[in-house]
Amino acid sequence: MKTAFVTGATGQDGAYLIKSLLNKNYNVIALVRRNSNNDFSKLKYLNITEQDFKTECFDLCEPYNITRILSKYKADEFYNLAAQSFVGSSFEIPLYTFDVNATGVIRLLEAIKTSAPTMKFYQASTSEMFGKVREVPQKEDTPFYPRSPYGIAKLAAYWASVNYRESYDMFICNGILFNHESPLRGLEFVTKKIINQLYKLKTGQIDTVRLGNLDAKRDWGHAEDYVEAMYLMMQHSYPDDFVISTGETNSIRTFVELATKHFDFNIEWVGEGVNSKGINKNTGKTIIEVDPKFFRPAEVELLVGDCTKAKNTLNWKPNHTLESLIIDMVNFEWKSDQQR
Ligand code: NAP
Ligand code: G4F
Repeated sequence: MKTAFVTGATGQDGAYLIKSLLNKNYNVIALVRRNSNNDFSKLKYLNITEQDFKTECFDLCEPYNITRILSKYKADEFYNLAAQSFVGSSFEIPLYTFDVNATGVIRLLEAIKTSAPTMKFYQASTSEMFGKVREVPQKEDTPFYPRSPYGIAKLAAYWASVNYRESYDMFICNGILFNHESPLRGLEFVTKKIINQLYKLKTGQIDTVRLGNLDAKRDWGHAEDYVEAMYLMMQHSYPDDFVISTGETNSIRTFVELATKHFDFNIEWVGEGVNSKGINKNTGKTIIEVDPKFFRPAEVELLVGDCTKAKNTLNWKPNHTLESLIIDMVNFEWKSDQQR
């Protein structure tokens, strides 16, 4: 039986990864920071209870807890999914974001180098590092150009991971994952926000959905597929870095159009830029408005990944389509409502 540490266990990817590892008969130790919610609701949604895994108190800002945990357990694999993961907030809290997402990773790597140098390490790197893209589509050797404090911090962690691998011969992988969503996505991210708010619109709880830049394009996959890629990277015969993506890109505007169909709204766009509005043709009412409050100081306009390397080397491919992802997310809203 293999043992794996998972940070970020209360988040979207942590929930799907823990479920997947438990299905593979792993002994899972979830490293969870203290907060006021004690919230394993995402795992609960996947029918995982706290009895299925062990938990340890852990924070990426704290230098000593990792040494304590490494001396208590001998593990085969360490998945570092924890982060201040919201790009928008990183402009408001850049130093904190750097401490958690970059320095926090070096804290981990330094402790692992000393106390568990043969344990495999997965770092949750991101397509956000490509930022103002230098090439379309983006692949492993595309130059990076981050556009946010989040992207800068993740890039520092990416290079730290490469550097520890090359300097100390450690098994360290960077998964360069493009956007991946699911019913368990945080409410602040645009796909979840759109679907949750369209649901509220449909059920008369709100009048309009207010969004930021409708023209940015993202390559959206399903988190359930992407955690399998993390696992496969860690089983590969040597440590390496992989782009994980679908190869399809769509604008936020297109995502809204696709999602509205599932709520029987018939959307028509009028106006440009900040004055752009989405009208429900069935009623003539404005249902989508642009609010500059959600614009970012610097935007990542276009992301689309080329995951040929992962397909050929790891035999990984996404199973979900954008449509099946949206259906999964929409069904969750109705189901959650029935349980309220
Ligand atoms: P998420 O749902 O926001 O989860 C983030 C997790 O990190 C939560 O469990 C959170 O704990 C934990 N965390 C935050 N700060 C921490 C700290 N200081 N110490 C310990 N734990 C802390 O994110 P996700 O979507 O699952 O993403 C997982 C990882 O992949 C992140 O590193 C993210 O940056 C990266 N990534 C995500 C995507 C994507 O599209 N989802 C794409 C590329 C890379 P609390 O519950 O206590 O807040
Ligand atoms: O959903 P988002 O907040 O995701 P973003 O910024 O792409 O970051 C996510 O994916 C990264 C991988 O590329 C991860 F590393 C990161 O941790 C996170 O999971 O925003 C997507 C796009 C942006 O261009 C944003 O400006 O949607 C645009 N947008 C338009 N209106 C909005 C909104 N984003 C949010 N969050 N809220 C809006 O109202």
